Amino acid sequence: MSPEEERAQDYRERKATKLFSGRVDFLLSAPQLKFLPEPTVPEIAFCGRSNVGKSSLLNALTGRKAIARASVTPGRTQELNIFEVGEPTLLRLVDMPGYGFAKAPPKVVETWKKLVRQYLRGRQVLARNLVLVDSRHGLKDVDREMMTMLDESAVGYRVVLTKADKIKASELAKTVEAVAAEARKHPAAFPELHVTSSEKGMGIAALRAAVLQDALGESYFEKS
Ligand SMILES: Nc1nc2c(ncn2[C@@H]2O[C@H](COP(=O)(O)OP(=O)(O)OP(=O)(O)O)[C@@H](O)[C@H]2O)c(=O)[nH]1
Ligand SMILES: [Mg+2]
Repeated sequence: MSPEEERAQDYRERKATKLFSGRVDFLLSAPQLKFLPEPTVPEIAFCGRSNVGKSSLLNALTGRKAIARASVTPGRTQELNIFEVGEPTLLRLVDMPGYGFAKAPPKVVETWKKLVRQYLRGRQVLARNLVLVDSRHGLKDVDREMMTMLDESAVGYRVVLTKADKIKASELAKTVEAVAAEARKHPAAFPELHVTSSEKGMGIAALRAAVLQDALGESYFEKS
């Protein structure tokens, strides 16, 4: 990055951090699409395997400790949890149920699959998906399945590596390379990965700015 680009990025991150440090409220949990709020503002959805760190990332992005419940028991989130950002509300964050939880009964799996698929395909205000992938594990078949499903919907997605603090830098570099290579084969995936740690704050400010750009567009950053 040139010094000028760095300044611009710094400005975007500060602007995003300012918005996210303002009003963020839990709105509701939707077990079915009919419980979703009116589609009045853009939404950003957090997808990923059970236990990958979706709720923790949502907490980190909003700078709260526990606005989204980080679960001790994997596979706990079975509904679409909706959070509102801004006063008045400018965007919503959607914490999705985790997939690939081995112990979940087939009936539960079917129910959330249907819910997630309907949401991804039918939600007009869905601006961007974040597909979270554990840095230690890289892509699993359930992630590939999810990415393929997302390729078929009209919405682009960012691949976000989580828990980067849990592995050595050399291992991390290998995962980044492998996941990026696969992401390039998915038409709806952004080529650039986000490497994050909700625990240590790594990559969080940049992701915050990216999410805001996705939801509100360039014009948001142009206003003073
Ligand atoms: N070290 C470390 N641990 C993390 C990080 N992010 C999440 N965790 C831990 O991983 C576990 C799962 O995190 P959650 O945020 O609950 O994961 P989730 O994807 O929301 O899980 P489900 O809602 O069950 O699908 C928790 O014990 C977190 O504390 C991280 O960046 N670093
Ligand atoms: Mg969760």
